[in-house]
Amino acid sequence: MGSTSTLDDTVSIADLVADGAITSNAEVVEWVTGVAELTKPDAVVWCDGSQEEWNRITGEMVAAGTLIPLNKDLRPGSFLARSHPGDVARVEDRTFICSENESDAGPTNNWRAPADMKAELMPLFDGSMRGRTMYVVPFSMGPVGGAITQLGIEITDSPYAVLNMRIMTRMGQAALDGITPGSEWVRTVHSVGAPLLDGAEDVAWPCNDLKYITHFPETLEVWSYGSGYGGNALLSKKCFALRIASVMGRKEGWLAEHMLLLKLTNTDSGKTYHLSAAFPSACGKTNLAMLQPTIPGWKVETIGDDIAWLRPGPDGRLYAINPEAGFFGVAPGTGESTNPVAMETLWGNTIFTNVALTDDGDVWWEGKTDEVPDHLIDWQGDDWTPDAGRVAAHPNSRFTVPIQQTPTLADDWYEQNGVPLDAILFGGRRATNVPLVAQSLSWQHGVFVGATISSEKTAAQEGTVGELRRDPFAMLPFCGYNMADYWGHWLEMGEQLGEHAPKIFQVNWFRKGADGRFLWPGFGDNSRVIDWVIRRVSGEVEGRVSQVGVLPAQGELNLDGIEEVESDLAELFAIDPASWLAECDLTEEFFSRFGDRVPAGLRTELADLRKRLGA
Ligand code: GTP
Ligand code: SPV
Ligand code: MN
Repeated sequence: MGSTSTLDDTVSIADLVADGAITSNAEVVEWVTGVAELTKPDAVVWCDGSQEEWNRITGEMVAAGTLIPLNKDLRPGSFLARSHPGDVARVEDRTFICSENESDAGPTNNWRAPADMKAELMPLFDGSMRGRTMYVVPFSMGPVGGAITQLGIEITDSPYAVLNMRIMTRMGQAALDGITPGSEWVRTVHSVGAPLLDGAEDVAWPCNDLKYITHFPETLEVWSYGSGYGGNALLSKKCFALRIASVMGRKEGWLAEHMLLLKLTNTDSGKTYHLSAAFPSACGKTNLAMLQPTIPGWKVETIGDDIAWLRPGPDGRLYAINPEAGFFGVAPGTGESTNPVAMETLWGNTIFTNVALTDDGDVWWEGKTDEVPDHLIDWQGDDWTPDAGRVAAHPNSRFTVPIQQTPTLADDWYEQNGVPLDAILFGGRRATNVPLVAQSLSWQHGVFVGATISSEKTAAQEGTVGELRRDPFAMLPFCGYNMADYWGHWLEMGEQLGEHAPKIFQVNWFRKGADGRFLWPGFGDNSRVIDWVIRRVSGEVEGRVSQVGVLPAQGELNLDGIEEVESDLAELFAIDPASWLAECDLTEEFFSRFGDRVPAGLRTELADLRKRLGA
């Protein structure tokens, strides 16, 4: 296992780091030493990812009151963590892209000059780990040695982050061994920003009111301060695998996307297909990734639920991997009736954050069961009864669970070189306007569709839930460079892929009727839409061309067993030219924020759409 060294008067920080080092790569040791000299921890732990290490850290956290062990008979190997009530989601207004030029970050990102940001940050990191243990967490994004894989190290003073990183990534010795002198790897540093001075007592969830989630794409660095939560603290995830990786991908000819990844097998022909889908946070990726079809003819298997890296392969097709090794999924709304696969996956070895605790030591959240328990301890640790007038679990409460526990996991998750993509879906949460499904008319039209996605805000980010905002490619908070350049990169990828390019579709599970109810049953019934998508890809159905793309023709969408939806079909697919033209005006306004960096092809698509709408 990795060893621990503790600071006293007789050892220097450099010795402290070197003593425990489990690598001979001087470049790594030197970087870790530099961070330790800055942050001044009491002890340094190099993490090897072993079970023994997991047992030791969870044991320490239970003893400290930071983790609550769940009932071993009901939820073996599982724990509950309660965050500080002010540290429950990503903080987009405190997230910064620090490229040399402001225009490279673009109008959708907060920008700071790298030197200015470092000057602001370094005094905060100076001594920020005093009284705490600094963990060195090496990790691989993708199978170690794979064609699309990348490596990184997170230095953190949060044992909660260490445990989550062990679930979410291939963490430990093998990843560290892959970081060889001179190779490319990403350096990430995380501190909760709560030094323990003069033996002060720790709290269950240390954090700081002041938060910084900062990215230095040109030097492949992330510095995160003040938050212990999810995407703010598990730096492999949104910080590396999307914000930094999107910049790497643009330079090197690949794509880092906020996408789930599915394998579909036609049970009659045995033919397999692969599909990815980008939906904004809390808009259904994990649910679709664990789809249980309600129609016969398809076997659906899971490859990923949040992030996909896409790279053209030697045969000219677009190959995809899920770089992660676990799920950090939204708990509320996850239940036997909506997502039985997730429920089965969560049988044990799971860290729950901000859900409610039952009297028998298990977890509960809104939507887990139809029946609501008579008594709970809510996410803030207070007594809760059904008449409490508040939710028991935080709306952004989450589970962290190893992907290998998924009963529907596809072997393809282990594929070193990824899987070839047949179709890409773009979606959002839209009560109006956007039809259930529409195929784009070309790759360029598909990129336009992705670029103009808007969605109602959810609890996954700080802010007002329900407010409509543009979320291009579901990447608004995650694109590490100028969004207009990103659209250009997508167009170039399409040119390179040519006839091998996957087909692009727009979907919307969330359209509502005038009475406010969802028009589409969603969840497992989304298999009916996927079925149509694949039959379009394989040329089995014609569809009908509309102003906004190709829609299912009469009778093409399989509604066997849900005939009651028939009466809502017209409304599910209604296209109101006046509201679409109004959206076109908003798109033009949105594009104007990017000035002349908007690719000409997208302006052409906007003009063509207006023409088709009769403008
Ligand atoms: P992030 O992890 O934040 O990126 O979210 P995600 O995109 O993986 O979202 P997730 O699958 O966790 O779904 C979020 C919420 O949407 C949950 O409350 C689900 O119950 C709900 N949801 C998912 N799919 C559907 C659907 O098809 N129809 C409806 N009405 N709700 C859905
Ligand atoms: C999201 O918000 O898209 C998530 C959760 O998947 S987090 O890791 O916090 O980004
Ligand atoms: Mn996400």
